[in-house]
Amino acid sequence: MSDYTPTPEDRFSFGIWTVGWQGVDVFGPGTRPPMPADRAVRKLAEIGAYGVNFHDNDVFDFDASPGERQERIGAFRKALDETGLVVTTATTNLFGHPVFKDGAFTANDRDVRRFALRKVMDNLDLAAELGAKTYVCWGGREGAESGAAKDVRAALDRYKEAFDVLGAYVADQGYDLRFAIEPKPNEPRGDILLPTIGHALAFIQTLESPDNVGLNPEVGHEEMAGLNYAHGLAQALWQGKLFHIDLNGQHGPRYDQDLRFGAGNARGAFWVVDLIENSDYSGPVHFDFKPPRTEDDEGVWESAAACMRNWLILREKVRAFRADPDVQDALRQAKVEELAQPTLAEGEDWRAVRAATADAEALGARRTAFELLDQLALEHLYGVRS
Ligand SMILES: [Mn+2]
Repeated sequence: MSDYTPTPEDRFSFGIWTVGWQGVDVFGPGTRPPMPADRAVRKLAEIGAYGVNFHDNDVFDFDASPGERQERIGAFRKALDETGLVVTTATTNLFGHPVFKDGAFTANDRDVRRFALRKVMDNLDLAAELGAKTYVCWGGREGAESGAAKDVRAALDRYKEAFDVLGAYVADQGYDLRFAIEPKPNEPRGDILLPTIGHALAFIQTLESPDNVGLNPEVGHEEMAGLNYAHGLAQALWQGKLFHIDLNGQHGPRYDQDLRFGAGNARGAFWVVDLIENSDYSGPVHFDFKPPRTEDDEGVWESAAACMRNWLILREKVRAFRADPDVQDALRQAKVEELAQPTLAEGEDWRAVRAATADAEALGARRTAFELLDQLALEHLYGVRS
């Protein structure tokens, strides 16, 4: 058995806010003390992470003075330099402060929207300075609880305007940064705009510079809506839009659980690792989870280390699955490769298809072998084949 030790080649990264979450929820205060960003960096390096992602206010408080801001950024940067951890990604907190209670880019109040754009531009400067290549945009407060309070079409106009303005800012500053939209169906708003991968993909096509905007899909956010995360990732890859991934665990449609990766829907996690390992995705293998409120500091690091360990365990299993001669035979029986063959032959058009005949009864009776194939996958996952 492998020892599942993370290496820099695995490109594992964590949000500073993940291990730093104090456990505050709607029913009670935090159960853990605050964690300065520089401590998070040092501990993540110790357990084998490669990189980090941060919100501006993970590093310094919303109301920090310029001096405090510089001091906190200095400590963060010192920890990065001393550990060699890379800032792969950055993002803006546009949800915590009461100013964002009705959203940021799509707040009805125009002054709030202008404030939000300034806050993002400030942190884009810091992101570029620290070497981030991806800038995540999660619009958790962009939405509504009621019908008449939000003109959704006007809100989408303003959402598009925000990405166009920020895209122009990044281009004018010469920053090597791409935006990644993170869809979520609900929570904290009753209904959030751009609720799924599909909504976000369609929205991106309306932007001035669609090439510079992609997706950061999260396991829990798609599964909260009952959707298949691996299928969503596959479509994002197919459209050249998988810029980043947020990995965690979720037990079906309920509140956003943010369990460690591999917990929750374990079968779904198997197919996610299989897809990413067999794709040209080149971003970080990023974890956006929350150590449960029950855990002390030791439990936080056990939970974080388990995200990476579960990825490596599942990677070993998907590799064994793909290498198994019985699986290869089942894949042939299931005609999986035949789907890559165009439906029309070279030089054919609709006329050839229209003129052809088929015995539908015979076609309907053909074997698929899909159950055989899926059972082999489950047996690899359950550990009875290797
Ligand atoms: Mn989440």
